[in-house]
Amino acid sequence: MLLSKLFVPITKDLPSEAKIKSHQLMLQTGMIRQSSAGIYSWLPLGYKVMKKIENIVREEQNNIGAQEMLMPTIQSADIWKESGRYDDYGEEMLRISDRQKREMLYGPTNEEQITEIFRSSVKSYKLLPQIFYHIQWKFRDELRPRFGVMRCREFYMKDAYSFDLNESGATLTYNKMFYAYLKTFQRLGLKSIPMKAETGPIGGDLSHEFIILAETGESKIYADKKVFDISIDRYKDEKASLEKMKNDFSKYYAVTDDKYKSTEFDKNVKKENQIETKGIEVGHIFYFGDKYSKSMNCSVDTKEGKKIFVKMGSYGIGVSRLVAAIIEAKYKDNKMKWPKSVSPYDVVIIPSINKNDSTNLTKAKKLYEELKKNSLDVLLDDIDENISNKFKKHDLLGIPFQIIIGSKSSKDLFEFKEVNFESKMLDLNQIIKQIKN
Ligand code: 5CA
Repeated sequence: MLLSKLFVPITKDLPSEAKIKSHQLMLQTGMIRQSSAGIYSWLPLGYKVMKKIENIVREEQNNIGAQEMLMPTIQSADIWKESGRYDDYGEEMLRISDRQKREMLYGPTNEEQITEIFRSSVKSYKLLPQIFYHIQWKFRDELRPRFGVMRCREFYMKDAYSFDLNESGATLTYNKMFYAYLKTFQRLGLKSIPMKAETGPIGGDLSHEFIILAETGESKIYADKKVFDISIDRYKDEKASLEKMKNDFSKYYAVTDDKYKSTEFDKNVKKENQIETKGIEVGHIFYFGDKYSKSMNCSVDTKEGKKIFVKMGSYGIGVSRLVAAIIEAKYKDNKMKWPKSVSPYDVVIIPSINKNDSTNLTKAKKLYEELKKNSLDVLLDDIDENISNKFKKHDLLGIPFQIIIGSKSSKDLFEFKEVNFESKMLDLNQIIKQIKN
């Protein structure tokens, strides 16, 4: 992609309304544009990053056997009345009525919708277990939308729902999801810690929030620092290994604000290992047994011919929130650095352009074609602008690799720079190897 053809409305000034770095950077680099309070448009650069995140989330859901589907954003109030949540959800729910005066709502989550689908077509234990997920816009009329897409009203979420015959099956499903979440966040370049949490309006009594550390996070957390040393690479998607993984995490104290008790923290964690800080909740998983299946009469016949209410869980990831969360976790000295897995482009070529001499731009275009031939997604900054302004702009954009075509580059050697590292002179093949490695 040529930068001259890409719509990235970068602004020079810091947007005054933004209180945290990710919000500032997303506005400043034209990733998003506010439409009204807590509602945003996603411009090409921001949308590209979000789609990359979405794809990684999708792959890891598919890897544990979850099936993708798509439920609507608008739901009928009737199913929410059945579950009893229509009134409980309060003012966060956006309620609407259609031309026949039927009560509808913009879905804040989909437990009722999926239970309705499941109960109308599954009657036998033989079809269990099942895990479904969709990646869809949600609306919650948050009292105080803030920090850009971090806490907004319209947001993009992956939500999964599981159906099992009994508690032991449901525990295995919960553990699989636990594992898929840790893998997903690892692929996004994030260290996430599962923490015991309250279940709020979703319900149930078993739940973990997946938190990444960030000063600007909204969740206060208390943890034993040893929990950060657990490497998920030791575990496999097998029953015993998954159980061990959850137990290994459970050995260490790690809770969010609402589960915190100072006496327990002091009893279980040595003073020097106590971490008390802030984090961002990027995912949240719940096991709530028959909370919805009972109220909505969702049952299957067992082998013995008995009717039982299915055991359910739900599992969310804030896909749009993750764009901001990754920025918060990764920026350094006012420079952005996207993890390779979600960077909007693999590499940017920055030629120093001089009106009277097109040598650098010609060289850059040739290199651009070569890199594209090698399946790299390349951005070429072909804009006629002072080189120091260009560097400032690319520090903001945070593409992890830069190739600078200026006085240092020769016929076959180019100045190659990984953000936050010293540059070095490399030829085409070495560059491809470095980027793909
Ligand atoms: N039904 C359950 C699981 S699917 C559920 O809705 N869980 S949740 O309320 O915890 O939301 C799941 C994830 O969505 C959160 O972990 C968070 O990452 C994201 N999220 C929730 N509210 C917002 C919001 N207002 N703005 C941006 N992201 C949000």
